[in-house]
Amino acid sequence: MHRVRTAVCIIGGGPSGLLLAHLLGRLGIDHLILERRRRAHLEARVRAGLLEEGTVELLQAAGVAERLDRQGLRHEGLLIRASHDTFRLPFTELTGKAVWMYGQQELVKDLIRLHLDHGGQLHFSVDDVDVANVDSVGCRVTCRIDDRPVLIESDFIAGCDGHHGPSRAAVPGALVQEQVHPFAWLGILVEAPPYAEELIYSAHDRGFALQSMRSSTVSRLYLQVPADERPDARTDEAIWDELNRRLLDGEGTLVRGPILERIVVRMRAFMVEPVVYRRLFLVGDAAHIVPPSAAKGLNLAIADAVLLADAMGAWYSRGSHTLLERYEPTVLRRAWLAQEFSESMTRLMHTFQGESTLEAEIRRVRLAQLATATTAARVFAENYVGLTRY
Ligand code: RFL
Ligand code: PHB
Repeated sequence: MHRVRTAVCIIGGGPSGLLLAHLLGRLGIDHLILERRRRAHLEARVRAGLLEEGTVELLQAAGVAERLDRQGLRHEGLLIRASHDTFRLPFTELTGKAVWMYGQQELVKDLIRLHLDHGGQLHFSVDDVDVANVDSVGCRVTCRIDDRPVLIESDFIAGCDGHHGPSRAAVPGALVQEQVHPFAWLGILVEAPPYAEELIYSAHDRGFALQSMRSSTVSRLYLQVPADERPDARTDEAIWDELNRRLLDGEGTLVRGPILERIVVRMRAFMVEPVVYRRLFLVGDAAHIVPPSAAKGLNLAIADAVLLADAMGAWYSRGSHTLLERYEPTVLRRAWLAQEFSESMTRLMHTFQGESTLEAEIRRVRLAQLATATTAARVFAENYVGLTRY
């Protein structure tokens, strides 16, 4: 078996793994990334799009926001549609903070290019990654690179391998808490300009719908659908008709265009504790999943990666354990706060099977309150822009 020695073995080359690698590189800490998929797959995987300003600032400070600064779309408010009425929630006016639209796969492309330009070790199409051993002085990971068995010995493992990766299973006795709502989002990416320049969150009687975007010519739209719906269950026309009904209610018409991608996203909340086992650190979706309602997943993943890089930097430069010890409580605190807001947004915006008329009416007045009561709007806005987690 071929043996490799590195300081930090990063499992997973999604946004959290790539950003962590970039930051470790800047600190002069040796590392490598093991990624199961091909580069083309990572760069084409359509996912998140909304970045909080705090996240953008972290990416700027990391020196990876050059294209984001040029191409990201800055938003200062959002539109909420409920009870046949639309109102604007001016979150920047309420909090001083904005959010940015920039596709996760664009960020991934930027990070891969930077990493390879700097001669970083990023292995794609790696098979059979297994955490063989984690103890208080070092770790061992086995895998197959180019079909050759490899043993990697490292000081630390960063488990950046998302919800389905192998890292989490290496934490013995981990407590998992999970809740899945009985509905999902059907997401489409389309070549058509967005109807409005700001996001529209619609709490319609027929179910939730969201209009988002990636650019002035590419829109991202979501429909609440049953949890077991298949991505190809509806015709394009049926999807457009339903989006039009839920988002605009006959008061306008969405510009239709070719559907480039369809995805069904489950409404899953998932937390694992602990997120640290000896020298193994879980990062991003490997540690926590939030339902997409409030668009927090990528923001949490980036915050985790920055925190872990700082902590490892302090350990390698000064032998300080303080930040490494703070990693777990900080990650969990932020993730639980994101769960709380995501759950409250899910409850506010979706129709629930078996919901009584009383419950539906309570949802309606809560939504209306966001239009009229500044304090309620500000609490929502502070959560939406991510201020409450910092
Ligand atoms: P990722 O992106 O899942 O990356 C994990 C990487 O690990 C690799 N991997 C392995 N590598 C080696 N060996 C193995 N055995 C491996 N198993 C897995 C995978 O191939 C992958 O490359 O996790 P990371 O880095 O923690 O990033 C998390 C984010 O991807 C996620 O939280 C967001 O996409 C969530 N999310 C959103 N978050 C936002 O902040 N704003 C949004 O607007 C937003 N919209 C979304 C979303 C997630 C969505 N989906 C599909 C779940 C919209 C959607 C549709
Ligand atoms: C997206 O653009 O993909 C998006 C935006 C806002 C959300 C979720 C997803 O709440």
